[in-house]
Amino acid sequence: MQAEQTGLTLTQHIRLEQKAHASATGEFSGLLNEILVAGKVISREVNTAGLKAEMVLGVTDNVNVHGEKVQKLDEYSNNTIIHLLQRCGYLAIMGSEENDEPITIPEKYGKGKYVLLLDPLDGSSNIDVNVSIGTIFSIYKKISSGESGATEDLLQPGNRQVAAGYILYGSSTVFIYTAGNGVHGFTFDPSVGEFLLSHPNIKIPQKGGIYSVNEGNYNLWSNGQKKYVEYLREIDKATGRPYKARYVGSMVADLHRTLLKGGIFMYPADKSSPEGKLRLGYECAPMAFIVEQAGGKASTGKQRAMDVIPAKLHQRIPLYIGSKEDVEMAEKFLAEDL
Ligand code: AHM
Ligand code: MG
Repeated sequence: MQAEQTGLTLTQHIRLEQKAHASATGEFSGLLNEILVAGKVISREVNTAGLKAEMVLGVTDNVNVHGEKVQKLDEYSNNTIIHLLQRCGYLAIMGSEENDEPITIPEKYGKGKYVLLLDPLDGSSNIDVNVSIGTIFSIYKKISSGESGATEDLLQPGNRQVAAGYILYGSSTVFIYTAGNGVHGFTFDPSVGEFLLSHPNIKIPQKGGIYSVNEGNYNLWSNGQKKYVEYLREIDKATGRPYKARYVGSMVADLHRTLLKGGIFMYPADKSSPEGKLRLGYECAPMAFIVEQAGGKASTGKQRAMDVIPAKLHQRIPLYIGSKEDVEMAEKFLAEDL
């Protein structure tokens, strides 16, 4: 890190990035700052969850659009982020993993030109056991003609994203974002209440040595998928095999490791989930934007993940993401499907 970047706060970084754009009005910086505040609030709740277990741990009586039981902390994070961002004045419409329908902005708060998609708390199965979880966000510009935004605004392909990022609530809380000019990471310093630049201009290795997949699904996979994982487990010093296996089960945590160390994270289609598990709009597309901006690759196995045009808000896709060479090798095995 250059000396002048020491102690650079996320707010300052966003402002400096935007200063480079002659047309910037400050709205985009404002929006990112509101997300940052939501992240601080959720981070506090996650970090103290065990102390208020009755209130914030465990499941609610609700089931979400995906048929999953909603965790109390999921619900809390969703409400926090929605209420905060509805009031910010920069958004026309929002979409969340936890809401079946698009989320409108009440008239009294005023509307803006941006559109937000989010997964308020990803990695639900890890909430109660103190394992890393995260918030994922994706920002687009409104394309519909009305002031209030419409579903079409939430169904834009990932290649139209203006910004994307995630907040990882891990052994420390980190905020990673891209606004199309590289990927930058900040670590929360609780003693000053600020995110400070810790990972400037992140670059993912072109080839890694780690694979990340839920191997419990092995018998549900296609032949190509099975063969690819078997290939990664073979011993061949020259190509760095066998790869190490790492799977947290929280996409944000698995992706953060992949971004910093390289390798591949995958959630393939399988016999019980023919479209894959992960959702395009608020899980796959933002992660794809981040990884591509870091020099990596994100694919459905057949095409660039960011080029998929969503047909519905909660659409799922198979995902292969990480180091360029590793994702290309996965695509090769999937195409052959022998
Ligand atoms: P969630 O949004 O309900 O938390 O589900 C998404 C999570 C990802 O974080 C993770 O990569 C994946 O589901 C794990 O799924 P599985 O338990 O099937 O391996
Ligand atoms: Mg999720």
